[in-house]
Amino acid sequence: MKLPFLSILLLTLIPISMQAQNKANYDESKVPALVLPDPFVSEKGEVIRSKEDWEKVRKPEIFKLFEREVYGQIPRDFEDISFALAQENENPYPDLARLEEVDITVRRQGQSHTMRLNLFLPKKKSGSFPLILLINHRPMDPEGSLVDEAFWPVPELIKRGFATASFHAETVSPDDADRYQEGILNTLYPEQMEMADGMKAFGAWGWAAMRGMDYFEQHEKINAAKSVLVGHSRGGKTALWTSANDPRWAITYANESGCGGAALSRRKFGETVEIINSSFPHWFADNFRKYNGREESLLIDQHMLPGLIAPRAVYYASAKGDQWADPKGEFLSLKLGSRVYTDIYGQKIQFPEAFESITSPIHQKSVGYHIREGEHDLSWTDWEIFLEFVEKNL
Ligand code: GTR
Repeated sequence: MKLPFLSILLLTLIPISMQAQNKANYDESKVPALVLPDPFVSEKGEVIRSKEDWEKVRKPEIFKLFEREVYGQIPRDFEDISFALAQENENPYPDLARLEEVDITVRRQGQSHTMRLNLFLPKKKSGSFPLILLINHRPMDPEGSLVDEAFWPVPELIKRGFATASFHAETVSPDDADRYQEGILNTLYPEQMEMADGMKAFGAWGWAAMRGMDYFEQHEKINAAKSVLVGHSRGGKTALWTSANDPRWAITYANESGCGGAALSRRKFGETVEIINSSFPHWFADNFRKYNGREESLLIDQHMLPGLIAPRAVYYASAKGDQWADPKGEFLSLKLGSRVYTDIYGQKIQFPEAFESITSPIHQKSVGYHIREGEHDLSWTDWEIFLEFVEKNL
């Protein structure tokens, strides 16, 4: 068939992401039969049952695989970190909260980088507060507003007695394939750009969350042992990898994090490894591209990620209208991943047999999940259901 000129023109104008979405599979009957790597068999073929063998042998093996083949390193070395209060008064909630806008400066090998952290502290209560940090991957508001309440409900969190903070991902690594190096990669860790397992934007955002934690730990008004890390979508993928690297987070919440986050790669439902690596070449380590169209050759899958966070609490959420992120794959990977909590750490966790039978949030000890109506977003409904879990688990 010959396409008329106008159709050809229109086709070339359809954004790449839409073309990718059209190429994706949404038919459950076309999902390959799942043969997943076993979290409880070591590389030497030993069966792992005890906490000791898990923590000394298998967990480090799985961590290394995710680090080398998927996300890349989060470098830990630097010479010096300092915190400077840049602003204290521009506060949209003067009756409720105090705002600290903090410049965090890190020095390494004669170079330095400064990132900005925005922290709201409850005004009406005394004592030290549990903390919720949101990885904010959305661009900074050109008008200068710090808070988009639909995404980051600061007044509600403050009223419930939390301190809450956020940083803009772009202050450490812009979310742009051509410019992601214009942050800590150029300033502090240039050698990472030469490595096939070097960090890219996700590693840089995770590094920034860890520097935020460095600030919370020395803050007299914050109870850092009760810290919650939250990310939506690309921020959710980052939150999971950050918490796998940094045990200081008591609860980790990945909202609708989909491919390369919660969802099982081998299901190839919605976004796939190949699609994500082509659309966002600046997110994962270069090595991850080896698995474009070859998910089966990965020695891990995403159900092995919660085990890197266990026994600390982990929470996933999906939306029914967000098929791109594969809600069923998100649920299954958490259900399978929760076996580290039960089989290794002895928690009592019960997930429903079938994804299709879920009618209400699954809030278990240390592991939680919900799925709601509606589209891809971090909404107040998500926050409200998640906060019930937090209040039970913190
Ligand atoms: C999409 C991307 C997803 C997800 C999402 C988001 O375009 O394909 O992996 O991360 O963006 O961050 O909202």
